[in-house]
Amino acid sequence: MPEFFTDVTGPIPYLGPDSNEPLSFRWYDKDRVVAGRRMEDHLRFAVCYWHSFNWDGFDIFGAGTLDRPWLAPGLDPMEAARAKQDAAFEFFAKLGVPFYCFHDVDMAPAGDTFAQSTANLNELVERAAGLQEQTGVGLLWGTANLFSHPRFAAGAATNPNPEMFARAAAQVCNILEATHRLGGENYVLWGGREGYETLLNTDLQREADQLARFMHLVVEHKHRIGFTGAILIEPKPFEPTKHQYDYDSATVHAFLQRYDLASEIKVNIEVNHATLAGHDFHHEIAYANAAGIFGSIDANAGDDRLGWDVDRFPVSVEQMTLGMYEILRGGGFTTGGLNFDAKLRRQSIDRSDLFHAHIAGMDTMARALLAASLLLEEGELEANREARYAGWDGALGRDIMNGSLDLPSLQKWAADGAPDPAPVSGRQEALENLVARAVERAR
Ligand code: XLS
Ligand code: NI
Ligand code: NI
Repeated sequence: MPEFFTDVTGPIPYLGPDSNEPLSFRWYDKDRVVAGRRMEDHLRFAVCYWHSFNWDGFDIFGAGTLDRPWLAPGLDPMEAARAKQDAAFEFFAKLGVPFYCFHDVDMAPAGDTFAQSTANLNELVERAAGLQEQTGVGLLWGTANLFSHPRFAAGAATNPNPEMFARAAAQVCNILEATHRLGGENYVLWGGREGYETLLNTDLQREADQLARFMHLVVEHKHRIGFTGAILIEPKPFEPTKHQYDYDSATVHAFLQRYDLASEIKVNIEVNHATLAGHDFHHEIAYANAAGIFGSIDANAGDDRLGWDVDRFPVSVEQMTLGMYEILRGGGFTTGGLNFDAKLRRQSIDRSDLFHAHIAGMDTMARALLAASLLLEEGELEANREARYAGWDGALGRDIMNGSLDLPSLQKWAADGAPDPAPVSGRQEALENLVARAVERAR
């Protein structure tokens, strides 16, 4: 096959922090063991097919700018899809990532009929299986695009029309099976249009029930076909809809509990979706870990001055350190990983720009991993946290929590002359300094 990224030989080497070679890693050293695991196994990087290969740089104000010849109009769609696939796998291999992620329509063009779309998908999935074998790159997750086609304008599972639900379910059946065929480690559900534009025409109760029915169908089929990967929901508060049902991790968790799905579905947390929901990235991870539903990460970043989901590559070591810290505290990834759901700027039109973007993201995450593992290893944050709650291990704390004290007994406790409890410092600035020092020292 003809090479596409002719300026880059690859695989991108690790040359260390002092390297001035732009096409090298300065921090991501995949075989280096950190906290008992190879960096590659900790971080489990994935490249996403959609932003990197299925987007030509168009935005709401203007046409595509990027050099993606397979997206040109008038090509034979299957031939174009094969060229795209070859370029994608060439990129994965040259970059040196273990995984990729895709939507059905990123890889395979829609046909005139559902049957034709299925045949297209199956053919390209077979071809992807071959490329995976050749390159050693695996599938982190597959997903269905249930938001781009006009039929899904009013939602897929939550559509007022059951035929749209059926059509969406048929599509998910195909891509869930394809994900299984490709050895995918997870299957993701992002409800891009599962929400509403106005409550004036929306039946919230029905739509929640429909969404849950859809999830149950997915879970059932996963078990039927023997797919052992995790099913993940990706929370996002809004955009494209005004209000999305999978608002954030806590909302998803409540939904899963309400519909008896909490043991079957976890979350795929995206950095900038957390920001859009008004949370810190690490809040979403900490919440998901506490609730036992942490699955995977879409690594990207927003822009402080833009509300739109701009999907920048992550470049803030400090922000990512806090996220990696929560991931490590929770025991690290199992089936999940770090998927770069991130895109280039419209002016980054050189083919090699895609490498520079991913190198920045991977080095940022690798540094964050080093800083986070240093913090955990030194243990000061955890020691502080434990000391802060130490009272709960004493007699009073235990008796409150085991239910042996009711309100009147606590009233009596106070009335019997227990001294007014003295507040203690939360030490926030001191703790922030610990993080800053770990970021500085991590090597
Ligand atoms: C959009 C989402 C989407 C999912 C996959 O904001 O991040 O890209 O990750 O459908
Ligand atoms: Ni997103
Ligand atoms: Ni995403």
